[in-house]
Amino acid sequence: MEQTDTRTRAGSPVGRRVVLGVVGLGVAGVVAGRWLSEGVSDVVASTAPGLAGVIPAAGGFRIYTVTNGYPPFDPATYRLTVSGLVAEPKSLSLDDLAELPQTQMTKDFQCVTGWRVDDVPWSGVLLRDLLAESGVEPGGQALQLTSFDGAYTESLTLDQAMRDDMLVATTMYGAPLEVKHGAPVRLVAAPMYGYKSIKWMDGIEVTREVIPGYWEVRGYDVDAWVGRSNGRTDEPVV
Ligand SMILES: Nc1nc2c(c(=O)[nH]1)N[C@H]1C(S)=C(S)[C@@H](COP(=O)(O)O)O[C@H]1N2
Ligand SMILES: [Mo]
Repeated sequence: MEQTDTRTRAGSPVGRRVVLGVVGLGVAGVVAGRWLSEGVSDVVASTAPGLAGVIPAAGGFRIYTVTNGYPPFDPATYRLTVSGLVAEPKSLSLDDLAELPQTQMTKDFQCVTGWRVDDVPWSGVLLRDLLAESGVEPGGQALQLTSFDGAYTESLTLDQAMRDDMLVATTMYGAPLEVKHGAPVRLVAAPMYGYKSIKWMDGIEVTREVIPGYWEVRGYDVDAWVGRSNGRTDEPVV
């Protein structure tokens, strides 16, 4: 399971760490709901013809959506907003995103329900590079991420968001994200279980505290480190 990161241009790390106040939220993960089947109305194996040659033969992605189908978008009007406790709120077009420093990383993708895909190449903008564009204000300690599917949300602490393996991804296997995988923009929270990697992402709001996401209010652990349960070694920061 090769793990590589490549920065193609220097970013501008915010270089600011905060002490986090999320102790206690993790207990949510021990409730029975954690092992719900993820309630998927639409689960299909990802063997799209165009990707047949690049998706590893052993184990493919399962496609999840909590709504009925995949939300449509128009590349011309799509915007990713950065709001909340930031010095400069942003509304970024796909062209704006393409002009920011691009980062590539190859990471394993692991769903909490057990399936896993090794060595997935992604590219896009590091979450921390994106946040640096807006500047996180004092008091901002977490992110709430939203999807234009109108239903899914996710959360990260600011310390988690500042890691160098949290990517706002626009490509996968060297091609623009497919709609089923979250086009045009998804998060890849590489060291965490897949449910953190929100698809069809359209909003990043800097908040004072963690606001548990879609599956987290349904029982999943807010602190979703891969390795807590299966021996992976990605180091948590908190
Ligand atoms: N908007 C949205 N994002 C989502 C989900 C979802 O249902 N809706 N499912 C999550 C879960 S549980 C996993 S494992 C991954 C799966 O990514 P994939 O559908 O690209 O395989 O997406 C995550 N992001
Ligand atoms: Mo998942």
